[in-house]
Amino acid sequence: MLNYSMLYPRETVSRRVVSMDGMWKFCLDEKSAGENEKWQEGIPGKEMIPVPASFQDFYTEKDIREYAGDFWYEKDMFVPGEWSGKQVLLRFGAATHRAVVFVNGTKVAEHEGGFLPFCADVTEVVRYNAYNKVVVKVNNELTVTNIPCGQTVTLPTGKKMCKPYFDFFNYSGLQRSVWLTALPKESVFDIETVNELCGSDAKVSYTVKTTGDHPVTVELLDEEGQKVASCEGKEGVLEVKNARLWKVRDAYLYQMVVRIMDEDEILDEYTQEIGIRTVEVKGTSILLNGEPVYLRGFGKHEDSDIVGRGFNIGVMKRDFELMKWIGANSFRTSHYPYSEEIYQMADREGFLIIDEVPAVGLFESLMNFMEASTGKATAFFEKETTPVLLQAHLRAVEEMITRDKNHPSVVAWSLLNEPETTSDAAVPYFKEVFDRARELDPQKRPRTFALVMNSTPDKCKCYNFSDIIALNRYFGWYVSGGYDISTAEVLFRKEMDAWKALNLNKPFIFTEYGADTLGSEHKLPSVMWSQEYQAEYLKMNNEVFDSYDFIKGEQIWNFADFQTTEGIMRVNGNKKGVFTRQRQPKDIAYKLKERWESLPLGYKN
Ligand code: CKU
Repeated sequence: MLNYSMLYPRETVSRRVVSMDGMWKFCLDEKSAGENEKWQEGIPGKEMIPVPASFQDFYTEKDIREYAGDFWYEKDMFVPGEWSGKQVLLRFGAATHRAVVFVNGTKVAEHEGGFLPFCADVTEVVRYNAYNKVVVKVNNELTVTNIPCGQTVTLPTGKKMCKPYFDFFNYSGLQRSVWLTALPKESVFDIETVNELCGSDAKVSYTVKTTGDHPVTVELLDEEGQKVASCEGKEGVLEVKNARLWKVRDAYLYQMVVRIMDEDEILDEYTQEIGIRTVEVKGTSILLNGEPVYLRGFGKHEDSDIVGRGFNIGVMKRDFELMKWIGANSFRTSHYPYSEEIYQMADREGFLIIDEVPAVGLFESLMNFMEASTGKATAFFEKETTPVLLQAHLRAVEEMITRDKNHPSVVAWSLLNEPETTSDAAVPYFKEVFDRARELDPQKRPRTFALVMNSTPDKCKCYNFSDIIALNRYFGWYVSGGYDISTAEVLFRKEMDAWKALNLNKPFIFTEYGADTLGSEHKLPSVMWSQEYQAEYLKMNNEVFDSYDFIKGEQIWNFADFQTTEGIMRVNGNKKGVFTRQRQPKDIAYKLKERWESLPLGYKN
């Protein structure tokens, strides 16, 4: 179990939250000399940088953008005197890819993995009613012992460089919000809920973990703030008469008010938003509240101009407006768990999320998007270091599920993206990851992983682990693109026929298909990279999807153009976006809108 609470910081009668977002001091540490030089007590220089944000795209020097190694942040924080006697925590939404946190020179936390939150208990180290110095040493190097995988090389110049085994820029830093919080000594630590529908009523079973022994009460409030159910005890069942269900693009949210009581006194109160809905896979159907849904939407990235992968509240809002406009109902958090605020918005707007752990690059190749498509195989899981990687992976699965399990929007877990699946060594690795997810999720949501092109029905040894088979396929792009698209269609259908022949009795979805397209390029007749070709590519793919009843969803790659490492395969980034990086539509957006608005929710059921 995690030794800090993953609950999102919220103010209540017993809890206080102060945002630490804003300008922080910032410094690169090329020689990793900072700790020896006592930077934990204060970093050198006067450079300031915004948090949350990736550090890379602010500067005009390429050496900074491409920097690999340690870098430091510092900020003063005032801890109110009235907080003495409380538990004081510093919470980082994420530090990419690893961090060590110091307060007043004392190490208070260490965390590996760049896309999930962690807390430092600073109760004993802070000075009350005074300023305190927070210093964070972050490191963004890529390895094969942590996810996402890649390598870090030393160039002839002596500078280090990251070589990702994945197709997105290695943005890093304090990319999500930082909070200072005060909790009572006895507090709510974790909340779990499981929904069950009984006619027009519902039962919400819950488990609450606290840090003490005082009794717990739970109340459920509807959107008007009216109490609709209540219960006592750390475990119980809330019986909701005439429950308003959380539905696709028609969300209804209840507030679950959890209190720790000492007689009449409230020791702690936490409010958890929940949606009442069930999700399951039955035969080839994905059922939400027992009704079939066909997924339409996107693989996305947290990626935008200037702030990189930094949480950008404006971009989040625009993205949801565009997804609503185009008739999408779902997205995958490719290739890492996103900022918590994005799930809260999806809960509110009724979008379905396939929540992906940062297990990308488990396929040894600097251009795996190319090489996997052409059949290259690597024995990725036979490395000596695989057991270390597995531990990091399991830890990320635990942090992700603990963080996200109460979001009604999260309807499936994606446990790997495009791993190597054709060697025997992959099988026990997958088993551990899939078993762990099942064990950790109280709602037992379907699990999946995205199959790369060479994970074909005859070669892939791991597809059976998935409750939903998720395919990333690029017929007409990496395979037989351009005038050859008719060959692509033949090959595509051949593969789908082979899947069909296996009779897996599971739903299939496409978690990726797409064609790079320059927003500026038009050509009649089409050529690859033109907007015209993107439309032809879409048409062919849609015809294939429509020919197979067991295909229950399409999430196009990608929602928007995004930054990648520079190289001959990418024109200043991946251009498969339906929208540009500035969130304006390419021509294909109108075609998708037409299609998605015409598909019934329960298409093919
Ligand atoms: C995408 C073989 C497909 C790999 N897939 C992963 C994703 O991260 C890439 O951006 C392909 C692409 O556009 O090549």
